[in-house]
Amino acid sequence: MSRILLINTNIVKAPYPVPPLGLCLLAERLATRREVRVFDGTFAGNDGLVEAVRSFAPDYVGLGIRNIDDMNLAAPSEYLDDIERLFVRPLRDATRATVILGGSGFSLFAEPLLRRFQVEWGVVGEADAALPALLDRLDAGQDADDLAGVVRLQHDTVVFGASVCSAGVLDVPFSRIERWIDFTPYRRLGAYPVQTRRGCAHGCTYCTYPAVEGRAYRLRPVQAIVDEIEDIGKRLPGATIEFVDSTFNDPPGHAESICAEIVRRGLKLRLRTMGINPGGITDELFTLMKAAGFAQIDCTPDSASPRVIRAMGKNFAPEALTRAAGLIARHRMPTTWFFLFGGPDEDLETVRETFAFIDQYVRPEDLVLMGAGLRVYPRTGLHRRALREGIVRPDDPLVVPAFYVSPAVGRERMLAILREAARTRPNCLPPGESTPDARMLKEAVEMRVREGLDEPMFVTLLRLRRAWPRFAGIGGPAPIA
Ligand code: B12
Repeated sequence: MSRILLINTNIVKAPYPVPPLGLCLLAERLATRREVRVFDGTFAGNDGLVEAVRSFAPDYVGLGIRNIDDMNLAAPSEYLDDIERLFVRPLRDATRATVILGGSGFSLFAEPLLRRFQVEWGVVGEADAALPALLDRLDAGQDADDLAGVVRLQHDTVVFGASVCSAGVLDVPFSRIERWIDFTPYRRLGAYPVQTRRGCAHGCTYCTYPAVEGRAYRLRPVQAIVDEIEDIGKRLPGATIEFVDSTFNDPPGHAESICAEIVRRGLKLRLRTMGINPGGITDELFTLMKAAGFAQIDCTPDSASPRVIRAMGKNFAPEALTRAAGLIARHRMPTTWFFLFGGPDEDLETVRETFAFIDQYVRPEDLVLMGAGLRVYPRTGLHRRALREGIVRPDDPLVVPAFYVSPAVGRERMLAILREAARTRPNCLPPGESTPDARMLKEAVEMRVREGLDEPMFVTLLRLRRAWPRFAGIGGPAPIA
């Protein structure tokens, strides 16, 4: 039986640490026929890595690369140097095992990363079928270049396998994360991730989700999702469960069915989700979400200007936004709003339109995260536009982050506008700010205990920020659930 060591190279802990869901799903799948271990670098860095490699003596090492950078135009952080220093180089010295790269960050930049790390094999996109198939071929000493999703660096050429994501039902095992890594610190600071479907059929011009997950929706059966959630509730009572779908309420009906099944089973849960598409918010959805135990959501319109919404290729009409805001208020759903300023066709007038929406419709107790500029990813519509407008060069692999900022606004003016907006609106955070000041966090934790508050952490932090504007940073999605 061959042995594989899967390594989580993600050392990013902001806005909160995220457990390596994809890696644990792969571990569960591979463990039926192979010896598998997972090394989690999030809190350990590379402490114990060489010892783990020496004692386990793997035949294969899978390196999961999730984040390349933090997409923050104001003060970008890039992670590849750390990944190379902490994981790639020590591994080279410690083992001759075959290295395989994968993960969402890798998938976006497969060719430059294989070259940079001089690794022969990689998997682009979901690896649930591709990785076991690749290992079977390598075990048997066979060629694997033709496998869907597999990429190979050979004689300085990168060979891509066929298409990546198939259509149909999404069949994944329970991730059982705590079987593979120490979940304790994640439980304290973050949440247990669950995925309900893959694929994104929308055409947002700047977005990578279709490239990572494919365009066709593949839904996980509702019973399987709720079985897993029920199981997590038993294994880790009280843990917050977070849906990590790129948008939770697409395609229509799936989220509603999941919530209805949770309610039917009478489960008592604390749930939250990123990526609520404002176009798909309905009264029924929020009624079911509240009944199922949703304590907070992220809503991601990105702009409230009809012109920019259109230029970004978003799927909703501007009227849907005001309707969504009305429903958020009516259902008192604690919400973090995401707006990206400086996108295609943005000018001072469209910036004003978005702020007019925020001022009129976003409740002061809800949080607004303001991003400046759009990270340009290869082969997106925004990439083509940035090329046309001379904002990026044709030979730029975009691994070092490049940002699109509408020339009609400009980088410096955009940043100045957003800083000023954050100064005058206590619930709006400037670009890149999502982690709370340590003193403020301490105060918030004490206040929650003192007053027995059960609200999302960001709501408590916003109260403090309003009371003491001297505190600069306050948290995005709750760092402590
Ligand atoms: C959900 C999500 C979040 C949530 C996470 C919540 C949580 N509790 O997990 C939140 C909102 C907190 C978040 C934050 C951030 N995120 Co995010 N996030 C995502 C999203 C939408 C899904 C990730 C996910 O869980 N997928 C489900 C699992 C099952 O899939 P997976 O991990 O990709 O694993 C599969 C494959 O990748 C592959 N695979 C995975 N590992 C390995 C390893 C090997 C060896 C192999 C062969 C294959 C393989 O197989 C797996 C199973 O099929 C992705 C985009 C996307 N659609 O993938 C962005 C994404 C990963 N995020 C991204 C970024 C940048 C960030 C932030 C840095 C943003 C910021 N400035 O705060 C932070 C970092 C947080 C952190 N601590 O790491 C980028 C990364 C690209 C980049 N530029 O670096 C992505 C790709 C989105 C984008 N803009 O393109 N994120």
